[in-house]
Parts: sequence; structure tokens; C-alpha cells
Amino acid sequence: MSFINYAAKELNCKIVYYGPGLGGKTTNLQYIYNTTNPDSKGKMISLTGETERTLFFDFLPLNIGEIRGFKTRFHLYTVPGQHFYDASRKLVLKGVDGIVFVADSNVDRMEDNLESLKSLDSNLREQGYDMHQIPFVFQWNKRDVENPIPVRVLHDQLNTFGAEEFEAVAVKGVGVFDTLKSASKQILKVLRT
Ligand SMILES: Nc1nc2c(ncn2[C@@H]2O[C@H](COP(=O)(O)OP(=O)(O)O)[C@@H](O)[C@H]2O)c(=O)[nH]1
Ligand SMILES: [Mg+2]
Repeated sequence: MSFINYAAKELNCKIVYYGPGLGGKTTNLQYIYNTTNPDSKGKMISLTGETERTLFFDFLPLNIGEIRGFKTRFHLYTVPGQHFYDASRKLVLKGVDGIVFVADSNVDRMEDNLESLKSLDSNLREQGYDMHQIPFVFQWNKRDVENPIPVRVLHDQLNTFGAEEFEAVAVKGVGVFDTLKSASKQILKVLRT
């Protein structure tokens, strides 16, 4: 549900990075922020909770084409991962255009990945969205850990609806932009139709 700024001739799109706590959402945003041209980005804003923060910033990618004369500005958000922040997780999903689900490849995190995806599904439903219909990307993060969950297992357990998926090592920036590009491309495709 992108919003249009006619004065600035900009389309505004919201991408939410969702996933279990400590999976690497903030790391993704920080990498994107740090490698984005200062002229094309806003401030990184942090809404501080007790122990976890919701982060967001917006930027205007230089390499993304205009749509009917409008530039596209992306607003990237992360959500806090823990249960007691469910209210703020729901809030962040308002007006979302696309989801990046950052899964943790550590063997002991499969349950957390599944639980987080379930919470995403129900939180989106509450807002009237269908997880299987909106632009969606899975990121299998932390591929550098010892004995990671095989990609095939992550795929079978989480990606039951044929969404795009990418392997990543977000701390090194590996796969971070592939993931983001996939989400933004899917959103632009929706906007063009
Ligand atoms: N080994 C490894 N650690 C990572 C990777 N991505 C993030 N981390 C680490 O995982 C921890 C949690 O990351 P963070 O981005 O804060 O997770 P968030 O809770 O989802 O926002 C931090 O210590 C990161 O440095 C990765 O690809 N590999
Ligand atoms: Mg975080």
C-alpha cells in the first residue's frame, strides 16, 4: 500500500524485515545503510524499546527506474523479535508493500524460525494481507555458521509457497542486496500493473 508524494513526484514503498530475534535483520539494514550513497538516504531512525529496537530508514535507489515519472523511495523497517513486542511488530506491518523474512541457519533456531513465520502470517492476516500474495523474499542468513540447517530443509519447512529465496551472510554483506533487489523488483512489478 505504497503512498504517493505528488509534490516530490515520489512513490513510497515499505519493506519490512521480519524474522526471529538475533537472526540478522538489523545487520541487513545496517549494511544497506552503510553502503548507500549519503545523498540518496534519510537518517537511520531507531525507536528504542526496553531491550530491542525498531529501526528504519528510507532511501532512493539510483538504479531503479522511474514509474510514470515518479521516483521510487524505499522505506526499510526491522521489527523487534521477542514475544512481548508483538504490538509493535503488528504496528510496523501497517501499510507494508513487501516482506523480507530473515531466517537463522543455526541448527537450534528452526523452531524460532517457524514460530516467527507463524506470527508473521497471523499478524499480516489481521491487517488484511495474505502472506502468500504480497511481495515476499526469504533470506537464509548465517550460512557461515558451523553445521548450518541445510537450505533444502529451510526451503521445505518455511518456503511452502514458492517465494523467492537467497542465501546470505549478512555480517559480510553477502546476499544482502540480492535479497533487497528481489523484494523491490516484486514491489515495482505490482505497482506497474
Ligand atoms: N555468523 C553470523 N552472524 C551474523 C550474521 N548476521 C548477523 N549475525 C550476528 O547475529 C547477531 C544478531 O544480529 P542482528 O542483526 O542484531 O539480529 P536481529 O535481532 O534480527 O536484528 C549479531 O551479533 C550479528 O553480528 C551472519 O550472517 N553470520
Ligand atoms: Mg534487530
